[in-house]
Amino acid sequence: MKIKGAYLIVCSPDRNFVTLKIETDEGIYGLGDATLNGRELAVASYLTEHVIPCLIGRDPFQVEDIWQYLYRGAYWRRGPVTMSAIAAVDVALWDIKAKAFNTPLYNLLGGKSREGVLVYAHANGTDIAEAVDSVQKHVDLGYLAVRAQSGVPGVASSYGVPKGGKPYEPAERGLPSESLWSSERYLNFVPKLFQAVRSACGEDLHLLHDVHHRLTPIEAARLGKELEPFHLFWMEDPTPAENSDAFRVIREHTTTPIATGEVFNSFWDAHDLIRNQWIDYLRMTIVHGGGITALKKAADFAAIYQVRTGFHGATDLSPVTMAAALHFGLAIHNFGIQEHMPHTALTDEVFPHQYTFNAGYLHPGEGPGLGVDIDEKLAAKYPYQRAYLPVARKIDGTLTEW
Ligand code: KDG
Ligand code: MG
Repeated sequence: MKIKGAYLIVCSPDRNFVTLKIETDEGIYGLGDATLNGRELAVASYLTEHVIPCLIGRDPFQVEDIWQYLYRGAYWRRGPVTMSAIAAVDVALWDIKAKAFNTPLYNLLGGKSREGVLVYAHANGTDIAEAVDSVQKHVDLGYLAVRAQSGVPGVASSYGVPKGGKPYEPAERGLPSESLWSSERYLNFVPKLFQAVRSACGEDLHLLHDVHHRLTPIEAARLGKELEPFHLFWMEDPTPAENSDAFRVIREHTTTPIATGEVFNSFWDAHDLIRNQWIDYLRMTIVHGGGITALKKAADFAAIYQVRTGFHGATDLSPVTMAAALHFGLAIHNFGIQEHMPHTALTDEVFPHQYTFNAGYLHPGEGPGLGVDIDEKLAAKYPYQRAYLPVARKIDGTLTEW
């Protein structure tokens, strides 16, 4: 089998997605997601101009060799644009191989280690009462794990809380909006949120919370400590992770489990955090971390240190990435949890898929390959629209982490 051609489908069915389609001379094709929220066209151009010409004529079964060719062969290493491009190729090749063997992708990754993939939902509200209500609604839908975010009194727009009653979607069309932030107000508020959620929803529900990189290490340590009575499943991205040692500070002060890595793009971003056991869950996911080939190595390394996966799964990760993550999560031993922020009905229509939700778990389906396709005609009706993630400033105007 040979790669005959490859092209990109850039579309915006309610939000932007970049999808790579690799075609073979035997009629089998594979899909890969190359979406990098707010920087989509950089990856599209990297693929079209620099990667696709190198793929033509190659044997699509040589997944490892092609990964190494694109990673080492570029000379320039790492970075979200490069690694998302490599991931798109890698996932499309795994899709082709599993289709060629007429088997679901999870069978090529070791086979089933479990019956379903535990997922967590997003609950949010402008205040505690709304947030509690939203958690309860997700429990009623069958979720066993829920992330709770709430508006903070005196903070104009908090991370994870939708505006104007629409479902939460971080990227906004047009130029970046600006929001205001106060760590002091947030720190005083969050323990009250979790006290209310825990007492309303009982002990058995897994509760999660995303700090979104907004605290200093010692502030995060304080929050983790104050949340201990509510035994969270995890506290996510408590502080930026460029300096791994920051997580040592947090770890030394609290037993609240820590998840990080949704912005990582290389195993080396996670290496010190894992080997020092400063985190419990790795969030680097397939699309931004270099594909299934790269994540399998990272997950196997993490397993030795009892670090489990907790892959990023917001709406900017397309159904192609979601399917890949579900096959991956079904197969590996040290799977922890998968984020599930459902796509809109229109996105689901553009990307017909076999994965299904049942009683708190997603299952990737039993069809060959990833079990996800793209309706190119429908996609063409929704062309790319420039969109950005917001930026955040402290109350005095200083730019800070969004
Ligand atoms: O593109 C950025 C979003 O995916 C991110 O802000 C969402 O933090 C996020 C999460 O945990 O889903
Ligand atoms: Mg997050």
